[in-house]
Amino acid sequence: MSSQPLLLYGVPFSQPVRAVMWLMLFKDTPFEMVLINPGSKGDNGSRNPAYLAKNPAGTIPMIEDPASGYVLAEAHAILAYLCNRHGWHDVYPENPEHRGRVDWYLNYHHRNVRDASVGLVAPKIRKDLNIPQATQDAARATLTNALKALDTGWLERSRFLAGDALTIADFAAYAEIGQLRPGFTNVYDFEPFPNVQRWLNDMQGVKAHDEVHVVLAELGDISVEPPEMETIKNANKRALGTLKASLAALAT
Ligand SMILES: N[C@@H](CCC(=O)N[C@@H](CS)C(=O)NCC(=O)O)C(=O)O
Repeated sequence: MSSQPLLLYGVPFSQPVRAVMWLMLFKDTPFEMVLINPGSKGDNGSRNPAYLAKNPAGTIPMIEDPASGYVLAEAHAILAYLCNRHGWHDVYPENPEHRGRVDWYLNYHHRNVRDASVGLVAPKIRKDLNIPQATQDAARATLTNALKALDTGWLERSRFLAGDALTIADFAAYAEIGQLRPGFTNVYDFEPFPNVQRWLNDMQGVKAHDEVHVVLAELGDISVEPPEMETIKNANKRALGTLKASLAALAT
């Protein structure tokens, strides 16, 4: 295993990037953030040929081990890899049945909970994407069905998504669902989902929650007015400042 810190390509505004950042900070594991603008073809963009050569899908997050050149994309693959590499079995259990439940959620997430961003957040922050209203409406309906499933299934049965202990399924899910809360973007009413609300509150108490979510605390409520570009830029700047301080503290 290399002693050089892993590179994490992305920005704190990205939900799947936050899930990876959170696991690393939760585990006090240093990394270096390489800023990549999602969707841009510019020098630091995820659609730039140099980036595409490493990750043909052109998405963030991606990690790279500078010592070996090993590259990996897809947030959930990265979360699982980091746990396997470091032996973090508390958050990615070795027991096949328990691990199966974590993987169950991680696979379910993509065409269900992930729609939170497509339907509620991206339309306000990424005007350039011109997401059609019908797509937004369908995404909101998908999210609501997913939250119902979480509320009456997973989170009715246990404190966290895959049992009574925190796992990487919770980091992945909160990166999407948590961003919608009052205190952050405030674009969804969780009142019908008491178990989800309880879980959101529990997740807020998990180590490194606040450092990872500076970007959303700074962005604030976007339920009425979409944020100004300046607000978005400042939120990113503050988030990166906090991350730098957290990483510097880990290095000492
Ligand atoms: N399934 C991927 C999704 C990653 C993703 O959609 N990332 C967005 C930013 S949140 C992105 O890179 N978009 C840029 C693009 O698709 O061009 C994962 O979980 O890593």
